[in-house]
Amino acid sequence: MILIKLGGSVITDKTQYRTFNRDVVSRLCKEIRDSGAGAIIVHGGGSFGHVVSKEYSLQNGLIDFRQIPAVARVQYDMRELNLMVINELLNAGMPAISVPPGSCFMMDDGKLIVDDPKVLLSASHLGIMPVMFGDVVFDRSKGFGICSGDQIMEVLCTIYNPKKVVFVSDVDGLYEKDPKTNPDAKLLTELTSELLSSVSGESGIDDVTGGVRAKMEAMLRITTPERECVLVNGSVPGRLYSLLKGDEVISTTAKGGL
Ligand code: ATP
Ligand code: IP8
Repeated sequence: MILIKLGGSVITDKTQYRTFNRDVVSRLCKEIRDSGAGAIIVHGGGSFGHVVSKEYSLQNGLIDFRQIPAVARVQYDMRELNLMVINELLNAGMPAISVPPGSCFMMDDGKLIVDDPKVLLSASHLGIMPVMFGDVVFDRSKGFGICSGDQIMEVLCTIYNPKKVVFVSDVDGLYEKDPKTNPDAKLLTELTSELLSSVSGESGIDDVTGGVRAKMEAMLRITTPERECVLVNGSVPGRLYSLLKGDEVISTTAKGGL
């Protein structure tokens, strides 16, 4: 089984509130189908999740009851995004269902707690693809918090033990600096824990879940001698398909754990 996160940077335009990249998602769903990989898919929030969460500091938990309408708004926006992704999966012939993370998980001080994976396992045992996504989730200590798609990826690794884990974004992999603002930044084909301090994940885009730095740490934690974890560009047609087929593609592979 291969676990895939479709990042918010590739499925939405992170600079424009609630802008869905339908054509890209439709193509990526077909690439996943055509590869024949038994996949479980998670997706990020992009401009459906991060913009309002940042405006109301939802990542810090309950500070002020004026945040509550924003909690409801972000959950609404994320469900709309999720149903649009599910629709593209169904159109590609994959039986996908929406599983909001708050229906299975809680958090405690920002850490995702899995009491019982039965709902997820029941779906996958029937050949149904449960699709989870970054969202606002209730938190035992902070009232609520933002659970990122990257956190969900880590938890799903413990539930499904995938042989390969793929993060899809809109750039070729991990660079020394943001390649969008530093066009001559060098692509790093391997990510090791030693690189954590030297890579800059700064970007001017709204992101409440730690951006590239948090992703690097999650990728290193996910990697084991038996499990490869790769960051690949989903904006380039065919690249995800080739990676899933086992071909060498431009990408970054995490090595050696955290
Ligand atoms: P989301 O969190 O919304 O699901 P995502 O998982 O696609 O999004 P981001 O956190 O947006 O991931 O990270 C990808 C973005 O990070 C790219 O669009 C890129 O411009 C930016 N970025 C900043 N610094 C770097 C870097 N050093 N290497 C690669 N990308 C970087
Ligand atoms: O985009 C965060 O998930 P991510 C989702 O995977 C929200 O970091 C609601 C901001």
